[in-house]
Amino acid sequence: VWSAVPSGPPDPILGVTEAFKADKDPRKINLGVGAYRDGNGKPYVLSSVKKSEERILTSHPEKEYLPITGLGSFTQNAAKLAYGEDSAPLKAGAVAVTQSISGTGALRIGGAFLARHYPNAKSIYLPTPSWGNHTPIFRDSGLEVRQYRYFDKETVGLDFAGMVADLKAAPENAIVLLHACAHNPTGIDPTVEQWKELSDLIQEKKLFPFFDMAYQGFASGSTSRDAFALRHFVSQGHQVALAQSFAKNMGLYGERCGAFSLTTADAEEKARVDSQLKIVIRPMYSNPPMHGALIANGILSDPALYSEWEGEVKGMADRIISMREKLYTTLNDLNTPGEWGHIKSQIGMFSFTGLTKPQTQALAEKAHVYMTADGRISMAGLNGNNIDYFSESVSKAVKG
Ligand code: PLP
Ligand code: TYF
Repeated sequence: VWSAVPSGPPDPILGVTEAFKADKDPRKINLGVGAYRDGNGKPYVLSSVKKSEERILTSHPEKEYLPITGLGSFTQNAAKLAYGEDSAPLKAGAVAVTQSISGTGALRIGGAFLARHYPNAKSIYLPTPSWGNHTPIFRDSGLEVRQYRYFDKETVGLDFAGMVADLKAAPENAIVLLHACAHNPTGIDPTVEQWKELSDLIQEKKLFPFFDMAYQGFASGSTSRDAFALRHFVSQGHQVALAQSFAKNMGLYGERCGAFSLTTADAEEKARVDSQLKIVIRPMYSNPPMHGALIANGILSDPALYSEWEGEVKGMADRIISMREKLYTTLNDLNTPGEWGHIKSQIGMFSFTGLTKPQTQALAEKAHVYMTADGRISMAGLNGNNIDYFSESVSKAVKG
């Protein structure tokens, strides 16, 4: 039956982990997938998460189905975390929100909902480059995927003029995907002033902003500072779509905990949108998993656990920043050709090193150092034990 099915390519990010696993060299380093590692290179379960989980095990032993849109207290708290306590649409009961299968599922629900109900254009504009899964998610949702310029190779910074020009040229009513903070893969975000300009432009052009917030807290170490762009847009009267993930900021990767929301005109409109979100979700997976949402909600609803969690997010962000500084210094100490300032100025989980595809291949083959072919490294994979070896390997690869 399947003789005509062609082999497909592996996921460019998760494929790196496969190559890493197959390597037997003890010096090997995996900087492919964006998953936090502690100072010893080990996966990290947050203490606030452990405590919340312990409470669940004693207080919530049953395994009933959740409603289609998930655990209501969790989705309300997730929306509060993103939009802020004082958000006007939240206070007005005008935010339609549903639990999702982490950030990926939130993007997919959003794509499907917009393809079905957004009355205008059916195209979505993504930054170049963007997270590799964005294109297939939105294409499979039934939207036409287009691009706007984002990364400037020359300056290793934001191509703000190119971004503005492409958004100006986009047809009225097109959807624009924006990384809310800690852009993946470049680690480069617009400044506050640039976000304000983007908000005005997107309003003027009647574009529809769709925020992907997979790293709230990871960019600056503060969840509210990282929500600036989203909150600014909402304060300026935009109606927005938002995909949230708790994979990174709570370390809940495999629990698949996230939320999708839309701000609407009022409570009556919200109720209609809610009813259609349910109709989108029900044939996909009926209702979401419970455990991760209970853990996240336990943290978001308890002031003591919440502040412990905030400290832990900041701790992860700070460790990454210290690795950026060390990498920058060591590359310079080794007289590595090139300007490496971007390692320090980029933010969030990743650094877009500027290493070329042949250099990344050489690093894998000769040094057992793995990263994605675009030269992106997950900074969290670096630690005090491997950063010298990594810096020396990069320096050698660049010197050729
Ligand atoms: N969006 C971006 C930009 C990401 O980097 C990721 C990956 O972590 C996601 C969304 C979704 O990830 P998850 O489905 O694990 O929450
Ligand atoms: O960019 C990353 O590394 C994360 C994790 O198919 C990820 O977003 C990567 C690939 C993928 C799912 C998650």
